[in-house]
Amino acid sequence: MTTYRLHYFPESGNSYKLALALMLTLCGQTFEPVWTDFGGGVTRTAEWRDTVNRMGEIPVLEEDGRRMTQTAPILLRLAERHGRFGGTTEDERQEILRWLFWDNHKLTGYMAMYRFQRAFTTSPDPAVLDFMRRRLDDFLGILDAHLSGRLFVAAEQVTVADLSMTSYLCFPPNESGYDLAASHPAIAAWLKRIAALPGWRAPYDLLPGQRLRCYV
Ligand SMILES: N[C@@H](CCC(=O)N[C@@H](CS)C(=O)NCC(=O)O)C(=O)O
Repeated sequence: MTTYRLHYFPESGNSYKLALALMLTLCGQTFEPVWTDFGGGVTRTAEWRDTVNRMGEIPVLEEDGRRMTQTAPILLRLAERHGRFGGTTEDERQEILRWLFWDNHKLTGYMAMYRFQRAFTTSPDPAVLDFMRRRLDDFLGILDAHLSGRLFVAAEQVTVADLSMTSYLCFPPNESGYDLAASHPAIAAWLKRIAALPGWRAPYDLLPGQRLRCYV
């Protein structure tokens, strides 16, 4: 049986992508959570970068001791290995890749920084927040339009693109400052469909441990 260890911190939506994919693909088989002191700057130390991840990022997933980083290729690997959420046709797999790239560059890329600055730092720069918010408004509008009239992002059924893209949108609205139920109905309905998957759990249920101080 494959063993998994996930280096994470609870507020990390990128970690949640992998925790959720592991829960759903392994049908409840657990992974070992390795809480990491991101707020204390551990991932910035030379020692952590030398021994855990040269890219200086969380999450890191160990699969039978092999360390892997970057959620998109890891999600694709889990889908392949466990035969779930990987799409069924070449066109679907192309769509999954298309949306995973978009997610990493646009949706997650901006939401992760915006939410972190907004909720977990003491004095965020209003001009920076305003810039990121305007970008996010555009991206969420694009996603809402895409999801109007379809159930999932990349295929007829759930794929790792959905798991990746819902991730940051599953955290409490006071952190992101977005009330998606009010502003983006198609996204809100899609989030409910994902939350209804057997085995689904909310981020802070899946990612335990000491939390960052939240200022909002
Ligand atoms: N593309 C990466 C993003 C990982 C990432 O940015 N993780 C955040 C925490 S959620 C981080 O470690 N950021 C540190 C930094 O940007 O310096 C992935 O998908 O794994």
